[in-house]
This record gives sequence, structure tokens and C-alpha cells, in this order.
Amino acid sequence: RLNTAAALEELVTPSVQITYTQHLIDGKFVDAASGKTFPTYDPRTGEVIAHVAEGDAEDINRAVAAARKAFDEGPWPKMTPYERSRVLLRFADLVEKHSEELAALETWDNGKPYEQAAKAELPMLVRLFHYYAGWADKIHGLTVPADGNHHVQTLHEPIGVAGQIIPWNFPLLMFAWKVGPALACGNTIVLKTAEQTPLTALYVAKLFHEAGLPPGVLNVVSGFGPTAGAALASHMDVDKLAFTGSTDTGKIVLELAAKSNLKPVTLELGGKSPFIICEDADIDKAVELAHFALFFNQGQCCCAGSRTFVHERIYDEFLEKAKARALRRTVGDPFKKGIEQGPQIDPEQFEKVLRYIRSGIESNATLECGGDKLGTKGYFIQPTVFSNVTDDMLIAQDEIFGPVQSILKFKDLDEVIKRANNTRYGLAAGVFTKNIDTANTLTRALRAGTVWVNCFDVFDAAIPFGGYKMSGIGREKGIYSLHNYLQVKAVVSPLKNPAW
Ligand code: TXE
Repeated sequence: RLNTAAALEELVTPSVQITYTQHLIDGKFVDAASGKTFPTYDPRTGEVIAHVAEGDAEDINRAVAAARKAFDEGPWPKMTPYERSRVLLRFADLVEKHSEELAALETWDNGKPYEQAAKAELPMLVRLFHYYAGWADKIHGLTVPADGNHHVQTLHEPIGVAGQIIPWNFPLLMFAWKVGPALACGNTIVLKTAEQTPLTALYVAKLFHEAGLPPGVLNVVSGFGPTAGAALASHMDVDKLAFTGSTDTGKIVLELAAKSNLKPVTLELGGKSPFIICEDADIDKAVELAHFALFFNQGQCCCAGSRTFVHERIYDEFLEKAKARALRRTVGDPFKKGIEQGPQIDPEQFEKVLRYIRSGIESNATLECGGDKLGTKGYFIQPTVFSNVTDDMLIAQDEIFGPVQSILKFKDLDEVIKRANNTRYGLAAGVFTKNIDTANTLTRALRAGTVWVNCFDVFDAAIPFGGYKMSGIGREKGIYSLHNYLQVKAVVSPLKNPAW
């Protein structure tokens, strides 16, 4: 029996008030043009937390017009880089000051453990804005030694109005990954949050204005994908689109961007990341890390280590221990201390995960533990482990996005390389070995945007993140993220006296 039921009995009441539910456009909170609202829910219970403004094309038009004006007329792009950097730093200070409320709001709207939000995600949010504040005054072009008698230089200019569409699994961190580089480079923004988690972005956008961000630079619209999201992706006056979400929706927004004004698009999409545990691995450590790689954030991570490949010589021992670890996982009210796993985000995701569990059972994978929902309200799912998973099973191919670990057996390196790469995704991979040659071979052979060796889910503001293949286009974080938000202008002028 999972040691969790007690934690589901009595729910903690979050100690945070919902203050901001309207769109933030041109520095002001405003209702939707249509006057419509939609509910956002507490995933612990399915009860309504708040009603927020429901954006559609008209709200996106208003937000884009504000962002356009703030870009074309300034002051933001014309401020000195140092002044922009100071705004980002002041914002980071305000986030730090409001960390507890923000973590509570994030947990309430998303269901993730409060301790994770407060101790890991909020500090990371602050760190990301310190990082991008550091970049703001270090963005510059080159002088280019071209043939001929010309002085040639490149100017790195902001790209203009950035449209940004984010998902619900890390609402604040996705906000930071998108907004940080765009603002550091001097752009203006219209950001559409995920319909499941609209609350924290509105809160931090308000803090940005307290930090001195001019009106119109950052506009936040709540609403649904096919209405507000599609209007943003296809807007003729948006100069760049950044999207994080499913591969299917990524294809839609890429098409909308192409069919409208050919705005460049960066995409951070799904994954089916392999985590390869070699025969020389310290089994206890590997079990813990593979567990973390999959179950972190209720399994709702694009880079989740969702195919655990284990060498045949250590497979049986690994499996026993992986199962024991999953059974020890504490599931319950994410506001309670010591809870490792909260509810899934919403009924759709909850049903999707349960469908994949049924598919695993039907395709004759061995259900080692879990396999069902937990409790009678909210969207809790038992930590689930499947063994004897083969590559052709749906649970080994599709992104489940839930607490379902699939364990596969392998014999040798060549075989596991082929199998690990045999996926339409290429977001991340993990390797667990003591052998440097094995590590070097695997890191080079794996077709993925990140390879974690003897670690997993190590995120840092400076480390680029993004996917090969159908996991996306482009990189976020690090120096690479700046390229998404800059135009390069070549400036050429004749030299009067070429000899000098
Ligand atoms: O994603 P969507 P959903 C994966 C994960 C999950 C699946 C479905 O496997 O189970 O996607 O989740 C907006 N035009 N990931 O349905 O639809 C939407 O409003 C413009 C992985 O939540 O991709 C939201 O803001 N925008 C992922 C955002 O897209 C549209 C994180 C993501 O929603 C739109 C989340 C449209 N037509 C889910 N339709 C990751 N990479 O981390 C929707 N949106």
C-alpha cells in the first residue's frame, strides 16, 4: 500500500490571495474585449480557484498594438542596455521578496509540490533574471574583415515584437526562459499563458511594472490555444514566435507563422528521453536518479527520462529496487511537507496517463506497481513501473507525461545506441556509467539536445536547452537563447584611405 492516502484526506488551504485575473495590456489590467472569463482549477480537487479574462483575437490585437508602440516609439529598445539590465535586476529582487506567495500560487494552480516550487523553482527564476540582466549590456556585433575597401560591421538589434506561448508544467520557469532573453535584447512581448495555469505570470508581470518596466513592453494575455494562441502565431505584426508545448501544436503554430508573415519560430516540444544505465553503474544511485528523471514534477517534464534502459546483467536487481523506490514515493497534497508527488494538471492529462497505463498492460508489459488513480478527488495517479517493455509498445514510443516508468533491457552499447535513437524525438538523454570511454561514446552517439552523464535534470541559466528532430527548433537559455531575439544588420561603408 502506498503511504499516501493520509496526505490526501485533508487539504491545506493555500495562504495566498488571487489578486490578478485580468489581461495585462499596456501596463494596465483590463477585462477581455468580449467580457468573457474562464475558470482555472485546483488540480487537487478539480474545484475552481478563480475566473480569469478569456482572451481571443481582439485581445491579442490590443496587446500586439501596445507591444508594437512600445517597440517603435520606445523607450524600451532605446534605453541604454545598462538601464534595461537594472530593470531586470530590480524585478529579480521583487520576485525574491514575493517568493512564498508565488510558490504557493504556482502549487495551487499547477499541483506541483510546494517545496519544489519554493526551494528549487523560485530561486531558479531569480537566477535566470540575474543571468539575463548580465547579458543586457554585453550584446554587441563584430567588425568584419571583408575583401575590398570597405569598413564592415554588424549591429545586433532587437527583433521587434515577440509572441510567446507557454505551457502549464513549469509556468514561472517557462515565463523566465521566454521573457528573460527577449527583454535583455530590447524586444517587446505578448505572452500567452497556458489555460490551465494563468495566475503566476500575471502576478510576476505586475512585479515587472513595479520594477520600472515601461507600459506595453510585456503584455500577458490569458486564454485558449485555438483562439488566443492561434491569433498570436498568425499575427502580421508579431516579428518572432517562441512556443513550448506538444509537437502537434508546434506544427500548427509553425504553419500559422509561415502562412502569415513568415515570422521566425523557435519550438521546444515533446520528448521520449532515454536514460541508459550501464553494467558498471552503482545500482542504488542509478535507481534513485532514474526515478527522479522520470517522476519529477509528476512526470510532466518534456525531458523526462521516460525510457529507462538497463543492462541485462544488473536488470533484475535494478528492477526490484526501482519498484521499491516507486512504492516509497509519497503522493498527496502538494502543500504538505515531504510530499514528492502532487496531482496531474487536469482531467485530460489524467485520462491520457491512465490510457497509456492501460495500453502498457494490454501490450503485455509487466505492471510492477501502481497502475491506477489514487484517491477519489483531484487528479492523483499512483507511481507506476512497467518492466519487460519493448521498443514497439506505445508506452515506449509516445510521450506519456505522467508518473509511469518504462524499464527496458539491453545487452550492448551498439544495440542501446540504435534503440535509444530510434524515436521521433531528440530532446534529452541520460547516461549512467563509471567508464569514461562508454560515457564519451554515448554522449557523441546520442541524437539529443542535452546528454546528462551521471546526473539528470541539471538546469542552469547558462546551459542551452532544446531538441533534435521533432523535439523542436532552436535553443533556449544560455548564450544561444539571445540569437532567437536578435536581428543581425550588416553595415558596409567605403574606406576613404584603404591603405590605413
Ligand atoms: O499541449 P499544447 P497540451 C505535451 C505533453 C502533453 C501534451 C498535450 O505530452 O500531454 O503536450 O498538452 C497553446 N495555436 N506537452 O494540450 O496544446 C496552449 O494554449 C496556438 C509537452 O497542454 O501544446 C498552451 O499555451 N497555441 C510540453 C500551449 O499551446 C496553441 C509542455 C501548450 O499546449 C494552440 C506541455 C493553437 N492551435 C505539454 N493549441 C513541453 N514541451 O514541455 C494550443 N496552444
